[in-house]
Amino acid sequence: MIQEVVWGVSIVLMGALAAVFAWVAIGANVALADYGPVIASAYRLRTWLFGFAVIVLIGANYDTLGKLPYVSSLSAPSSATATRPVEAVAEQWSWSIKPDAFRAGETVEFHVTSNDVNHGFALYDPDMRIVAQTQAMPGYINVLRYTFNEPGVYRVLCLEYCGVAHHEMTAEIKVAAH
Ligand SMILES: [Cu+2]
Repeated sequence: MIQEVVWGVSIVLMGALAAVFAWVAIGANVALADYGPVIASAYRLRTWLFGFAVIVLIGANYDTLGKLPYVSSLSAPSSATATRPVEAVAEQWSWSIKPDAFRAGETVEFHVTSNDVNHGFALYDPDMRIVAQTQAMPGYINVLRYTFNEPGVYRVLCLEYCGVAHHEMTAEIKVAAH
C-alpha cells in the first residue's frame, strides 16, 4: 500500500537527519572561550534570542489557543433547544452526511466517525470560515454540536491528510431560512 511506502521513506529520511544532528552535536564539543571574544559573545546573544523566542511563542500560544473552534463546540445547547442527530461518516475520499439539509436556528449533533483511516471533520460557514471541527476516527464516534444561526451553504472539508485524494473530501450542508 502507498501508506507503507511513504512511511518507509519517511523513516529512512528521519534516520538520516537524526544521524546528521548527532554527528554535528558530537563534533561541537568545544569550550565557548576557545572561539575568541567576538564569536563567544555572538553565541551568548543567540542563547538570549532563543530564550526570547520561547517567551514570545508561549505568549502567542496562550493568546490564540483559546480562539480555536474546539472551544465553541464544547458549549452545550440550552435544554430548551432540541438537537437533531446527524450521521457523518468519512471514507477515502468522501463524506456521507445524513441528513444534510436544515433550517436556520436548528441545533444539530454530528455523530462523526470513519470507515477507514483518520480524517478531520471541519465545518465551514457560507463565508468559508471554520466554525466547528472534530476528528473522524475509525472505531470512535465523536459528537459535535452546532447551531446553524445563518442560512446558506455550509461546507465540510477534511482537515487531516488522508491520502492522495484528500482534497476531494468536501460535502455541502444546506441551511434554509426560517
Ligand atoms: Cu483528508
